[in-house]
Amino acid sequence: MSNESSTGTQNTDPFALAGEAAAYIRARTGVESHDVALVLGSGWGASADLIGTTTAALDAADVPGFHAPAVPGHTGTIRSVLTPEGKRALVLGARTHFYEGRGVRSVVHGVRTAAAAGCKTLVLTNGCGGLNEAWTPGTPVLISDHINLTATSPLEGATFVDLTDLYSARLRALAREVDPSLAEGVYAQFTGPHYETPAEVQYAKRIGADLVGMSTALEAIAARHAGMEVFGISLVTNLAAGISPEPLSHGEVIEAGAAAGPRISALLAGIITKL
Ligand code: 8IG
Repeated sequence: MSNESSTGTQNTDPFALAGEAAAYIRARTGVESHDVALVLGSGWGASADLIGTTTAALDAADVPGFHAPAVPGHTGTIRSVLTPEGKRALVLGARTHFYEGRGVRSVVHGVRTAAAAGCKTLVLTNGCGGLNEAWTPGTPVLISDHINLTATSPLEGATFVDLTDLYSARLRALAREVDPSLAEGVYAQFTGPHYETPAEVQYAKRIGADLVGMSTALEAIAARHAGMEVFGISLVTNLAAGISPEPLSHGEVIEAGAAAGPRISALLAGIITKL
């Protein structure tokens, strides 16, 4: 049985669909090949504004295989940005989350499209819950590794991909050149859309997680399979359930993102400059 929902894409080869999307992007942006792709998660919406000049902006819903975003605070725009160094960045303003029920192929379609559009580097950003009390809301944390708790994979069939050093040590070192104070941690992807119970957060802690979220791991796997070098960075927008006595709210997430805006924008721009 396929785990894809009946969106009409389940019988299409996912790589062929990504190729179609990349062809559309090439045609509409006039950019033959992009170098780096960025996926903007919760709180990161405006953070790519400093990386260069936007030369084209597409509505994601018009690009083959993409869907309008489901989350308020996420924008469904795909932009082509020219950096001061002359690099072409493809900025995906929103992602499809696993909890939307469109299937894993839809979750990683943006990543596969970026690979088909020529991108050799992928920057994955997200908003997440933090397990370390020292990471107050608004703290950016480098992702050093992940734990995939979705019980699924974006890869199908006998596709055995090595995930050792999935999150490039080279790119993490570059990020620390920009900001030596950056901490790093292990990101656990839960399915969502509910946040964790305090017991689940303690479980995540015991198995080695520092960050809990609802994205990134499946995309990173698809990116490695596509041959891209992966960089992941989380914005801790809230302490995970039970770590703080306060209950979680989506409003808090939006607020922490807004407050951290200037710092993470400068950080992202600094990292892109060094790629
Ligand atoms: I923003 O605390 C954000 N996303 N799973 N847990 C999970 N996802 C999140 C959280 C969180 N905060």
